[in-house]
Amino acid sequence: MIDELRRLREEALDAFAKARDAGELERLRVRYLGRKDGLVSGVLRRLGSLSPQERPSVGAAANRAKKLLAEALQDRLGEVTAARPETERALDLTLPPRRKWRGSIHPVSQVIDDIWRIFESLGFARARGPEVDTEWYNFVALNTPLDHPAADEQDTLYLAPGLLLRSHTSPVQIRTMERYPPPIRIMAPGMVYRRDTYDATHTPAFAQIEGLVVDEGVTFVDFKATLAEFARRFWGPGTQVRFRPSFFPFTEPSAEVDVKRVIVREDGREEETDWIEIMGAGMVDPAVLDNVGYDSERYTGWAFGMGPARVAMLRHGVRDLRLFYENDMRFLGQFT
Ligand code: 2NL
Repeated sequence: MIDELRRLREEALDAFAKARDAGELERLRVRYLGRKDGLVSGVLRRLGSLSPQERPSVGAAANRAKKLLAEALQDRLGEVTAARPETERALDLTLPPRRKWRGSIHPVSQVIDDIWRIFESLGFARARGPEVDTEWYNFVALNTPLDHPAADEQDTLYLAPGLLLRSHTSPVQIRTMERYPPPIRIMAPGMVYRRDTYDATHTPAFAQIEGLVVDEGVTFVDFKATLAEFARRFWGPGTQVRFRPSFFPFTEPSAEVDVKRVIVREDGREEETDWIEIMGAGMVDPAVLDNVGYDSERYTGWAFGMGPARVAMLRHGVRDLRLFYENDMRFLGQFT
């Protein structure tokens, strides 16, 4: 067996010297030094057939051969790697550099910013409030009884009895009116939560932006004119605006607002879109004003709520709302 080991050692060293690349050396490593079927391991495995006197010296010789071959292999690997032509090395200095990673504003935040800037120029202030709120602020103060379908556990995410994740940004408006006397002109953007199935048009967490005006002498004309002005500044001067009767517990009368936009096609021709619903709105129900301690005989107001992700879908022709909320940089990186 000592002779066999000597032969294996010479044969392996010869093969290492002839190997020309890392792949060949790896195959040789498996052949001679492999744990399972390697030839040196094979010798070690047959130690049992030797007499107890022979065993230690042969075992030691086998381990010496193993160590020597491993070192020789490593040395040769260094040689073949260094000998490779420049372009084949692991470090390729001819590659172009990686492009610098640049962050950008999320497309939904871009819409919120654009909406905000228009209302800011009309004299609105920005308001915020907690995302965890009570049934009072989310429903009751907004003239929505707790047996109303919207307050159902099916639709609202409750954290504890009476405590929930806000299902709209309206509680921010209630809290602001409680703290400040009229006149009020505020925008409340933020995340809201509903127990919705996750699909192309629903996500359980989504952004909403709401506006509220309360003052003496505010009429339906202010309501319609301001929202029409907003729509024309946002989508362009040719935009038509339509108010359809609707219902919300916190406004009376209520409306859904649609826009018909003019789009300029690539060949320069102008084309009208279909009517698209962009927000819900209405005159603030006097009961809501009473609930925050405002004199509803003296003050009137109007309010609206819209979903900026829906607006971002229209703006960019995105068909699936979920794309905005999955943080895939291949998607989000396109909105710089
Ligand atoms: C929608 C509808 C709306 C409001 C939100 C509001 C707030 C107060 C009083 C009265 Cl404090 N109204 N907000 C009014 C009408 C509609 O949102 O479809 N949002 C996406």
